[in-house]
Amino acid sequence: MKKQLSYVTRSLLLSGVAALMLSSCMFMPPKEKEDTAKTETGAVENPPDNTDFGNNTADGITGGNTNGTGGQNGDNTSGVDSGPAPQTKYGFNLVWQDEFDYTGVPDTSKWKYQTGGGGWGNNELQYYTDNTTTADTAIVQNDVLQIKAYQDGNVWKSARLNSKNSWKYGYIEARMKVTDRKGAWPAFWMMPQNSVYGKWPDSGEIDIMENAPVTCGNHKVFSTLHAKGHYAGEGQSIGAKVYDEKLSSEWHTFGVLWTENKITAYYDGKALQSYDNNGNKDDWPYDQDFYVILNLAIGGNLGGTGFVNSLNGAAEFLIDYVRVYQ
Ligand SMILES: [Ca+2]
Repeated sequence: MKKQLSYVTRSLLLSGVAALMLSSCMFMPPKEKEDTAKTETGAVENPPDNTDFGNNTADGITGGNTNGTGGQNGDNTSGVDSGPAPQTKYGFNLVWQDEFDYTGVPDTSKWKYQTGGGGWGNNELQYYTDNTTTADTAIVQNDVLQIKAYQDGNVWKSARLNSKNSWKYGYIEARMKVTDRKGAWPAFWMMPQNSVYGKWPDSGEIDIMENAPVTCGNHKVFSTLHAKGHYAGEGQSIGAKVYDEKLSSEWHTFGVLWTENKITAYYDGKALQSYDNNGNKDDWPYDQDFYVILNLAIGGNLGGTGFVNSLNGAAEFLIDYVRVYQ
């Protein structure tokens, strides 16, 4: 089933700049559980556990309640001050950054937008708007980039920012408050600038942080690598163990340390899991330039269309900074 879905989805893609894929989460829950999740509304379920949700354990649709925490009413940008960026990390030098220490639209020398709707390959609901001249769904204020999704009539509007620069190897980090609400799916990830090994997933995808409580569990984030040899439901997890009830109320750093030999995910400065280069391009297309993406999807196969009403018309994803070291 997984492979069949993945193949169909792949076949539908016309571009290597595809959306996060159907099963970008490192596993897909069994179908019956998925259906259960879609029909639950507001039920308080089992207390969240703290187990790894890897392999096929599929505990991702239990636990917690459907209410988000923080950020939807008033200002959730407090406590943002993280001080100046260190000039080196893990032996790499700071080469690019956006500290979002200005006000208005995101820096147009650093960011561009992917706009439009159509589901992005995952039945997502949002329509991404352009924020080049008007801060609508991507707003910089209080030292923070705020990606604000909101319901406008029958349409959900949101933003997807791509960095204009791209990089090969280094340490890539962002500090964020993650949405962590059922119905939303924020992500910080990277895609190849040029798909030299072919269309998705052959040229790779590096997911540094994804959060989709409906599919992958409350208060969890995951980090996954995709390539021809491991993608969608069989994506290579490098960060499956992050569980934190304060994903949305406190600032956290997410990063990947990427060398020619290995990619390691980091959470709050701690190494999670690594994936080694085995010398096979099907498994390691990660030797090209990749650009950074920040987006907030609403509903869809991972975000959970059945839970969108619980968002009450708005969701936000806050980013204090993005830094690249090489
Ligand atoms: Ca900042």
